[in-house]
Amino acid sequence: PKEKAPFITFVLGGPGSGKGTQCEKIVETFGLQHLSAGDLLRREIAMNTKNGATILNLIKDGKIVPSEVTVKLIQKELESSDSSKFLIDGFPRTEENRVAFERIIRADPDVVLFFDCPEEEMVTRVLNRNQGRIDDNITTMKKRLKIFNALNRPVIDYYKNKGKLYTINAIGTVDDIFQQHVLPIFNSFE
Ligand code: UP5
Ligand code: MG
Repeated sequence: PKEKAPFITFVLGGPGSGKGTQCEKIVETFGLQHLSAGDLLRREIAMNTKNGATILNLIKDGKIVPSEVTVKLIQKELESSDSSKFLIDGFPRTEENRVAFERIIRADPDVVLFFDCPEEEMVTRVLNRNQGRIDDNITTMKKRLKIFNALNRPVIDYYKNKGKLYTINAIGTVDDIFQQHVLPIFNSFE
């Protein structure tokens, strides 16, 4: 067990809002460890683990993988890491995810970032990505947006009410968003 509670940032925002891109920039500047829940799930698919096929079918449909599965993957990363500061990207997606994390990890995020981006822009970005992601097509993207609005918005509201939410205008160039909005937030924690 770790001696001190880690500093945890949840990074939320719709599909294609720029979570992963901005996380990479935060890592470069501040050295936090980046854990993308989606990447951990895609790694399970790639490694053909026992949950791999189930995860693939859910992601293909934009649906949420059971909390147990995702939280265990995150837990393994947290416990095997030497870092004390984490960016958990794309999680929690639902209130149920949030409660499962609190129950299993016994931790709360210190900070929650929300990349606020118009839907048309998110659709354009995702359809232009071209990295072979099975969920980057218009049919799945529409489902991802629907699920984001129905299930992730309540999580965002929850952290807003707790005073932990930083809403970031996610329109503009990658560098401008980082310099103008993200950098000042992390500078204030240093
Ligand atoms: N891009 C980035 N910033 C830009 C900018 N400012 N201007 C112009 N272009 C910009 O960016 C998306 C694309 O836009 C990239 O090509 C980038 O270059 C460009 P990215 O940084 O990748 O955005 P991100 O918000 O990370 O988008 P992503 O598609 O990863 O978001 P999702 O939340 O949809 O994907 P995630 O991998 O988190 O989840 C995928 C699926 O896994 C979910 O739909 C769900 O089925 C499952 N899942 C769970 O079930 N549970 C979980 O806890 C997590 C995932
Ligand atoms: Mg991402």
